Amino acid sequence: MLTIAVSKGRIYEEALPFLAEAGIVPTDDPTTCRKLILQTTRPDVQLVIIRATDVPTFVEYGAADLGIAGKDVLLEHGTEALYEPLDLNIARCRLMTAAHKDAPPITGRVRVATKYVKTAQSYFASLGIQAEIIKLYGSMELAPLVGLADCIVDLVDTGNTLKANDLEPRELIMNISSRLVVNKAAMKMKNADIAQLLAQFEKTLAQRV
Ligand code: PRT
Ligand code: MG
Repeated sequence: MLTIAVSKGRIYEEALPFLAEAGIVPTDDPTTCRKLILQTTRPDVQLVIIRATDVPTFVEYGAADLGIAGKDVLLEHGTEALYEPLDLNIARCRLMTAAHKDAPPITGRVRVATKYVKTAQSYFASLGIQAEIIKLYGSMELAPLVGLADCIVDLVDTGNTLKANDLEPRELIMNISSRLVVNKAAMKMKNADIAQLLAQFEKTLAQRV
């Protein structure tokens, strides 16, 4: 049995075609059913539906053999304990700093609100900027508006969320896409099955270019 961890929402939607090309079609729809384990049209493959930020944890501990997670989540979690063999190039966006549209450029000390604490810490350190990082779990955009932080580090796609809150994107930290990650023990123990799946995903990717 192969267990694949995937989060509901945009990653799930964009992963479906990859899975379908590999003959893996979930027999339930996670948006309407409350099941956390989804059987598929392949009796040897099941999906576990979890929060995006939990995907690396499930795969690291072998609760799932494989997972699909955003590079943002993987960076923040740390990737030493996982194999990351494939960039699926889905759920793309940019990890950026953003600030109020009228705020001056950052100089000296800065207060940063984000859920990407480690990533933000090392980004500002790499620039030699002293940053005080304030961990939030959501609605980062609010922080500069109420004086909680000078800027935020968050994902940007269209930029509409920033704009709606009088913020603007500033510096690009990293382009983000979702990656296939594999448990290290599973890569050995289930190598034939995983290699086959990887090859199929690569084929689907190649057809897209
Ligand atoms: O939603 P939940 O709290 O359950 O978890 P999550 O937010 O981690 O999951 P989800 O499904 O929203 O995001 C999963 C992954 O999708 C992320 O880890 C990213 O790798 C990727 N992704 C791609 C995005 C976006 N694009 C994105 N635009 N994740 C979030 N956003 C959010 C962003 O945080 C901001 O609030 O969308 C807003 C910005 O969008 P624009 O279009 O207004 O710029
Ligand atoms: Mg979300």
